[in-house]
Amino acid sequence: MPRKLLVNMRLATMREGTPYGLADGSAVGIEGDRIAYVGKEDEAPAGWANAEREDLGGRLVTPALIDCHTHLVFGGNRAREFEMRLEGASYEEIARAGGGIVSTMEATREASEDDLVEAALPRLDAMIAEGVGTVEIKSGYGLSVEHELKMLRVARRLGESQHMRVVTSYLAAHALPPEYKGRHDVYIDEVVLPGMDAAKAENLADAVDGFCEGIAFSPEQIARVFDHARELGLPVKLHAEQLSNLGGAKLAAGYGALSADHLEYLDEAGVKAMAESGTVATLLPGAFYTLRETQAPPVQALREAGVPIAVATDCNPGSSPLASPLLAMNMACTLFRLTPEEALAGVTRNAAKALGLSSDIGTIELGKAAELAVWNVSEPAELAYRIGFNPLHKRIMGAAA
Ligand code: DI6
Ligand code: FE
Repeated sequence: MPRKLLVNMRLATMREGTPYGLADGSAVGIEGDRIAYVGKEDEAPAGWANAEREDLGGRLVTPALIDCHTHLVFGGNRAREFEMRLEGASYEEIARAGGGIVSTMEATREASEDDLVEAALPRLDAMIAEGVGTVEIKSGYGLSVEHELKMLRVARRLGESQHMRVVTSYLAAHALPPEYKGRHDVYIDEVVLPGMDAAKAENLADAVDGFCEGIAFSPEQIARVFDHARELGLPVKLHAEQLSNLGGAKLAAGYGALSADHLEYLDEAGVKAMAESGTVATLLPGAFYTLRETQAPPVQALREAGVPIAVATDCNPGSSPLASPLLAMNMACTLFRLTPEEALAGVTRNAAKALGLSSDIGTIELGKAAELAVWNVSEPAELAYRIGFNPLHKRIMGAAA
């Protein structure tokens, strides 16, 4: 098994307890794809003496970043809709007029698997260039069994081609396709539930997601989707309280959801329910910014209740054409008043929690995956501080990298 001892670095382990987990020493031993030593260089067990050494020149090392909420796979783009919003149309008006998610659905249905891989790769590569080692990718622009499965296959292929962890979410309950106009429950019966069975059978879905909103699905409809996910043993998560408060986060918490996402309109009852179920609050400042939302999520209430907070890009062609987790961190600080440490925890430790992968990634600890980001900065707060500047030196993914 390849072994390597990384030396001479400033280590932000992101373990809970000390700020940024900064206290844990300055050497990391990697065996195969796992972390096998964390501590001082001169205290490493004798076995490491003859291992290959890599000097990181005193740079800051963090866990590789995790983008735990993206819609990275889609056809076309929505620059025209961006123009329409600047001319005065709202996101909801555009959606109700057949634009929005449905226009991306059309472009996504027309695209082949190869087309979708090719279109998504530059976005994924932009994330990798900022130190991302794990990305979550949702379906939700196919809106038929065939095209939802196609999107999930594309997501799996992206992970294989870029040698990284891709976690998939089945999001057929994202929008109603025009052929089911006014027939939400029929769409759920004929597409969402059978598609979920097929995705499960082909091992294409790691979780099930939905969009609970006036322009999408009601809490009762989402509950039907989640009941089915529970029968199949698939974890759930939800786009909740993004544009209005329908009690989606509370509903999701009742199903033990991994995360509830967006949350601008989250109320006290929702915060409490999330705290009780251990559901992560995934904040998506790119969508808040793009839609020029003015109500920020209740960050202080989430903090006080001890709800873990993750931060993600929500990379999608409509509400968040953002492929930069570093900019998402900056926005989370400036727009939502997260601290830089909370923002970094949001794309490492808590993002891992939001994906159910806490035992494997998100902090630098013995036994976890050796997936690290090495930065040309000395203070971890610098990662959230700059705008439009990428200080990544390199990613390290296992001893062979
Ligand atoms: N909320 C969002 O912000 C994205 N999906 C969702 O449920 C938007 C997706 C899009 O506009 O294409
Ligand atoms: Fe989203």
